[in-house]
Amino acid sequence: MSRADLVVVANRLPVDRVEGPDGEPTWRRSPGGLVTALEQVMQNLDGAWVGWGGKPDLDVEPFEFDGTVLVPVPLSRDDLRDYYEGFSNGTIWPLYHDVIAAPVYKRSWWDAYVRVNRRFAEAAAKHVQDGGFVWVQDYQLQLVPQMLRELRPDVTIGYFHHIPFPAYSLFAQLPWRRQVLEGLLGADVIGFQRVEDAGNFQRSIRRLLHYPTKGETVTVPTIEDAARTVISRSYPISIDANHFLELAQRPDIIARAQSIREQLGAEKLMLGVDRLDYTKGIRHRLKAYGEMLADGRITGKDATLVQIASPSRPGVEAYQELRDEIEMSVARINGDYSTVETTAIRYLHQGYPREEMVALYLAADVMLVTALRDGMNLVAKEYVAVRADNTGVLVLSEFAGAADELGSALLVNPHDIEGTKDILSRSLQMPVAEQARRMKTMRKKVFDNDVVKWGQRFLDDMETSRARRNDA
Ligand code: GDG
Repeated sequence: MSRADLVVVANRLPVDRVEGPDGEPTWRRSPGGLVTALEQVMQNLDGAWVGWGGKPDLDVEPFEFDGTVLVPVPLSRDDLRDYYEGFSNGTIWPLYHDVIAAPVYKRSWWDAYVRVNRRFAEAAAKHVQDGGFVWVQDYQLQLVPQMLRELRPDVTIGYFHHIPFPAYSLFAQLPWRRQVLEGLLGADVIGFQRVEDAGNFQRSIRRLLHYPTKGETVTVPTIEDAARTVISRSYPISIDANHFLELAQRPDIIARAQSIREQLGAEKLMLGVDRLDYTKGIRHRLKAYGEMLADGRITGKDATLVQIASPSRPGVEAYQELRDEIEMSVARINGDYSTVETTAIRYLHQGYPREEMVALYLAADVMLVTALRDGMNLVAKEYVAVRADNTGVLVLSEFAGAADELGSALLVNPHDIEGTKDILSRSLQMPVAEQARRMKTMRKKVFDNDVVKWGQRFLDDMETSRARRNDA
């Protein structure tokens, strides 16, 4: 198999292994934020993708899928427990999301993280062309850039961080903080969602490693030659806005949206779509909504809340507890405020096809994105993309990266329950002209900076970095 010009390295391959009609295992493209974001970029290049195949102990040879070479990295059950559920989702995820849940620091998890990151780095090193590009994705693989640089000093390495990078005072808790920074600094281009994330990263570099930073660059001293310049800046990720718009114009999806509306038994539909994750602020949202019903500010006839909470990380204890808490509050609120004819909250702990998500976005008068902390939040952008008639209200947390671009949403501090209730009331009463004014501004942002632009900006910076190295 020939080596690739661009190798993407991500925790997961962009496919799921499923059984075909003849019982033989085959691969199917999987939905999800990152896959959606990269599929466009990859289609135009001679690319390979290194990632886990989604099943423990799955050890299969690289294969071609839709023009991309897919390189499965095997992970055992122990690797998944310690590297994925442990260090990635029990240590880094809560720490980087402002310790909404308490991070757990376990040395055996760190050891597994190092071991598994090395496996990913070795796979990437094997499949990249001489002088090619490797683009590493996200917090599960922060050590890969440095490990890869040691194996393949000829390649240009990019790293994109999909989640927040925390303030120094929080990052400093991490017992392996220096190793993580050195790991990331193996890259030539380090991308973050927000300007603030890039700033937090650079502050940690100055405080812990004492490397100089200037503007969007970090100067990394090396033993063998002149210091290396690393670019670290923000590249706010986006969606394939035209694809969402096309779905929103399909007659069957429009009909489905209408049928959802007709069956509601309420005048307005408020919608939440989140992975069941403590960062998404689902509990706070339910609290505000339940209090509005209790205060009589709304009744089940005025509005109903549809909350999709797609199953996520069921092996991590904090997620099991969160699920119990959310399901208890939904049951309480429904018990107190639903009637035979109306349902206060329709709670769906299921994943849905993208078509159904778009029908829901079309049916929703108000979209609730009230994350306590979120790198970007693509759901907010998807809602905006499908609202071609400029109706609908986006309620958006100040703590989601998307708020930097979508300042015309109704911004909310989800910790402030009274403030959230006021914003929810306002969202239900917003005049159509105001909806249109806000929606137009947001739609322009989302269509101007779509995922193809995002990928192109990042790859352009990798090109520039390679050219600079070749000149040096
Ligand atoms: C991370 C960062 C950052 C959700 N449920 C279903 C479904 N989804 C889709 C949504 C959206 C994606 O999954 C979720 O993306 P988000 O951005 O909202 O959140 P995370 O999963 O936490 O993603 C985040 C992102 O990476 C990209 O950098 O924005 O901040 O945390 O596209 O529509 N899709 C389908 N069925 C579902 O049930 N088909």
